[in-house]
Amino acid sequence: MVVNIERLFSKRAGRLRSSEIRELLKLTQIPGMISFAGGLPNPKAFPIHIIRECIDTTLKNNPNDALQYGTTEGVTQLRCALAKRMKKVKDINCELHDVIVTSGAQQALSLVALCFLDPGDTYLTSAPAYLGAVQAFHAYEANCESIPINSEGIDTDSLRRNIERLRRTGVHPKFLYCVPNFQNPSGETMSLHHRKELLDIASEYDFLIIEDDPYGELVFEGEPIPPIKSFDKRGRVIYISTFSKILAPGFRLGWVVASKEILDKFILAKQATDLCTNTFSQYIAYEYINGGFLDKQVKKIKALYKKNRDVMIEELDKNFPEGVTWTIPKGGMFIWLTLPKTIDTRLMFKKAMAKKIAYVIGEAFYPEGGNYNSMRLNFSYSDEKTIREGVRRLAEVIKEELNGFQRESYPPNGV
Ligand code: PMP
Ligand code: G9A
Repeated sequence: MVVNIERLFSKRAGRLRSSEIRELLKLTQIPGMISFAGGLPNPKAFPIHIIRECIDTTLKNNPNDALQYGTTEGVTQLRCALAKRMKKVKDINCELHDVIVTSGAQQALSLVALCFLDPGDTYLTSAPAYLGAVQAFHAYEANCESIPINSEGIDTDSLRRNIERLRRTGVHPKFLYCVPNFQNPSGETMSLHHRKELLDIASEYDFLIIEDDPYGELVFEGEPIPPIKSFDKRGRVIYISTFSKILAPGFRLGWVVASKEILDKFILAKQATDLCTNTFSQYIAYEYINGGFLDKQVKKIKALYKKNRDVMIEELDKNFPEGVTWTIPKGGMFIWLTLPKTIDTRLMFKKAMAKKIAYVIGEAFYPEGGNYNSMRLNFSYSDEKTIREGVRRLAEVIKEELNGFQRESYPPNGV
């Protein structure tokens, strides 16, 4: 008898959704396709020779530990190095016991969901929001309340109004999720004032802040703004970051800075999911930091991505029609486009595929849907020539779509 597997799956498994981005990553395999879709680092920046050296050093100095199971909280040397770096680069006051290593920032998001969300709980997120976070939270049967962002970050007036509205119905959100630096997907950065205000609001209404910061070191211009965690004196902020954008995502290494009570719970939850993070990767990453390579690497990545951003903006300026607007991120990997209301980027996607150019539809980043006339473009992955060609292809698709709309609309009903 064939097993009726659907009947046996948990309700939670039934809620698991595929990520638009993970699906789109497959497009990069199609010959001739230019993809501005996935948020992939540029492989040109991978420090292959130095990684090889760090592997040699690891196998020479710590072969037994590096190839063995490790503690759930992570390799001590790496946690110490991260705590030191958090102090130096982020002004976050932390020591070894304030940091744990995770299997990517994505696992940290999943631990947040597992440890804080019961079915029916409510959490707050900026909208648009990083798809992978919403995917992780959604699995735990929680309700999401979206707060719009503006050029200063989360719209704090709207945040207050929404919290008050929820309170009137007896709902107290557990946490607010945000990406303050060069947000994925909008590229926007939260102002210092908004960061402080957000922490004040979180204290007033008693919820946690999940500060997800994968792009914070990739600053192209202006001074870096201190993270919300650096103002947190009471353990209200869970700070998450990753090696994915400053070394390589293949290492699958992230980290969390949070209070002891929270980290203790995360360690229990993590034990049940992977026992420990890849020990070998952790030792290599430790050698990488210890050898003083990370600062140089960050500098190299920033120069490459800034150039790419400039090229993409230049081509958008040159080729895109009136009525299309975009953000100019001061760092990170993404530009957000808003098109005329007559364009639905979901419907246009097929036409873009026909011209072999891919983007992520804006709607994918809104937990409650909508915003059909927006899209996200990644500028880190492609080289300069490809960016120029890709923007030209996309401009053609958009112009044809605008012309098509005008032809279809005038005269009305095709009379
Ligand atoms: N948070 C954000 C905002 C991201 O953009 C990403 C990856 N693109 C992640 C978390 C997950 O990163 P990691 O590779 O460390 O799991
Ligand atoms: O899902 C991945 O591979 C990471 C990329 C995330 C993004 O494109 O936002």
